[in-house]
Amino acid sequence: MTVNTADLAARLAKAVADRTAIDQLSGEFGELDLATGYAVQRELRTAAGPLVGWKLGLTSRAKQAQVGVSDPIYGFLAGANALDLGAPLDTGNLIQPRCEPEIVFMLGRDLAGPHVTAADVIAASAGVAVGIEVIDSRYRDYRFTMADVVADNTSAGRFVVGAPVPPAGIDLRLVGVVLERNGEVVATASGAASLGHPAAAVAWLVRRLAADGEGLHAGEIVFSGGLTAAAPVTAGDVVVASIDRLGTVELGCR
Ligand code: 0L1
Ligand code: MG
Repeated sequence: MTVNTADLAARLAKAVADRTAIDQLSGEFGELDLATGYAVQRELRTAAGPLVGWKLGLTSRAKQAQVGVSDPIYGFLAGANALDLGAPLDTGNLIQPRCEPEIVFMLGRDLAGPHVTAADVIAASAGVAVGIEVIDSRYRDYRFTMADVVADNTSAGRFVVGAPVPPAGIDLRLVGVVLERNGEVVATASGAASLGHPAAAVAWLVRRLAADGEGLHAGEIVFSGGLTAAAPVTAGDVVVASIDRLGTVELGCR
C-alpha cells in the first residue's frame, strides 16, 4: 500500500485539533517503517510555526519498558507549546497528558556533525535546567509502534523549562531526580537514566540529525529524555520535578 505522508500528518493534526485519540497508523497502513515515521513528523514540523528546539524520546529503560521498545527517537519542540514558569497546564486542550522530568540543555553555540560526543555537547551548552515535558499521545491508550510514535512527533504535547545553571562541575549522571504529584513522590531516578548520560543522549541526537544534514543551533533547547516513567495528570493535579543541583519546576493542572 502506498503511504501518503501528508495524509497521515493531517490525521495526526486533526487528532490534536479535535482532542480525540485515533487508532495507531500501523494497523491500517501495514507496518510503517521508521523512515516513513520521520517523513510524517517532518510534515508536522513544516506546519508547526517557529521551533525552539528538539526532544529525545525513549532514552530511559523505564520509558522503554513503559512503551515496549528499545531504541531512542527524536522530535521537535514548537514554540507554541511552551508553557511559561508558573503558567497552568490546561488539560482540556490535551487528550491524555502525562508528565515526565527531564534535563534540558540550552545551546550556547551551533553543534553539528557525525562524530559529536557528550563532551562536545557539554562544551557547547550555555546552561542546563530542569524541565517537565507533558507528553500527549494522539493514539488511543498510548498504543503505537516505534514508527507510529515518531510520526506523532514522539507524543510531544507541552513543556516548561526552569532557570538554567552552568553545566561546569556538575556530573549529570549522578544528579538525583524526584517527581511528585500532589505532594506524593511518584518516581525517582538519576541523570544516568537517559542513555547513561543526558549529554550522551543529546550527542546521539546531533549525530542522528547530521545524517539528514541538520544540526543544533545556538539558542535552541534540547529535552534530553524522560528520566522516569511518565505520570498521568488531570485537572487539579500539581506536578513538581526536582533535580539535584539544577532546581525545581512546578506545574499546576486545571
Ligand atoms: O518524550 C518521550 O519520551 C515520549 C516518547 C514517546 C513515548 C511515549 O509517548 O511515552
Ligand atoms: Mg520526554
